[in-house]
Amino acid sequence: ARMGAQLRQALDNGELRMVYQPIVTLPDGALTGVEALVRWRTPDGQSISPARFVPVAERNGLIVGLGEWALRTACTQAVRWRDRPGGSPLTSVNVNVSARQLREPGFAERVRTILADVGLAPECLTVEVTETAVFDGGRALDELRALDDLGVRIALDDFGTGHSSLGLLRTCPVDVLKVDRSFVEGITGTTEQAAIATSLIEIAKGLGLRAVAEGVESAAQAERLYELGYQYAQGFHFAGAMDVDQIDALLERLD
Ligand code: G
Ligand code: G
Ligand code: MN
Ligand code: NA
Repeated sequence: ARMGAQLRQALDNGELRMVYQPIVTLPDGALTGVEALVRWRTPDGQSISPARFVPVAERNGLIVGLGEWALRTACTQAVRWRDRPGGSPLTSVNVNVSARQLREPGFAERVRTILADVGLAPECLTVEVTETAVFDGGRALDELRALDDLGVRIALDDFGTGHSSLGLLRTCPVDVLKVDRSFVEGITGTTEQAAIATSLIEIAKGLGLRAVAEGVESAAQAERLYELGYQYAQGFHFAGAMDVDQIDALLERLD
């Protein structure tokens, strides 16, 4: 309960900020998109991970306001990058959306309003949802279909770790599979993870979806993923989450 109250204040007091992790193409590692990730630094200088506070915000409902702030912040930033004088290779900003947000009636409508307010094309926003969030119930699926109708892209996050993976691909509008890092970890060995990563890229290709390999931490993993047919990757080998100025600096080097 204490963290919930602190978080409410944090949102009001501007203690939250968004950082952006590059999503790159393989094999060149060129910047093509970013995933927006929320960060919380308390007034006493402590950093609290979203892995801890997002579940709290889901339980007390604050995730609805927090999520809307995150969407608006990331979409506003995407417009700034799009409008840079030097141009930008960023085709999409990805924003994580949790189960509770997705079940909130009118979610897709609020996303539409944000996009219209900031002037971002729906195709330039990708919402990342987990299989578990979608599997939760009909409401979530309705909102995803409405987002899909708008032209917003939909990514299944942590793919392969939730329930129901494969059936979901028939009922849920999906554009992108984000292959969970647990399958990337063992990719250079002759492990079960490698077999799964291989199967997942085949599924993505067969269904005409993009696949992004998450949690790529070494050159060897990146090479192997490329050999298997992965065209997109994300992970510490390329870059971790960065502040806006750091992404700006990357873009300036490309001008
Ligand atoms: O950035 P980090 O690895 O610490 O994120 C931990 C978890 O928090 C991840 O599962 C990520 O998807 C989630 N997360 C990060 N930012 C957001 C956000 O803006 N909204 C939601 N709902 N989840 C987020
Ligand atoms: O659940 P989701 O995929 O949204 O989580 C994103 C989080 O994964 C980011 O907050 C980031 O901190 C973390 N992450 C990103 N790249 C890597 C990586 O290469 N290795 C590990 N261990 N974590 C990563
Ligand atoms: Mn994600
Ligand atoms: Na993920």
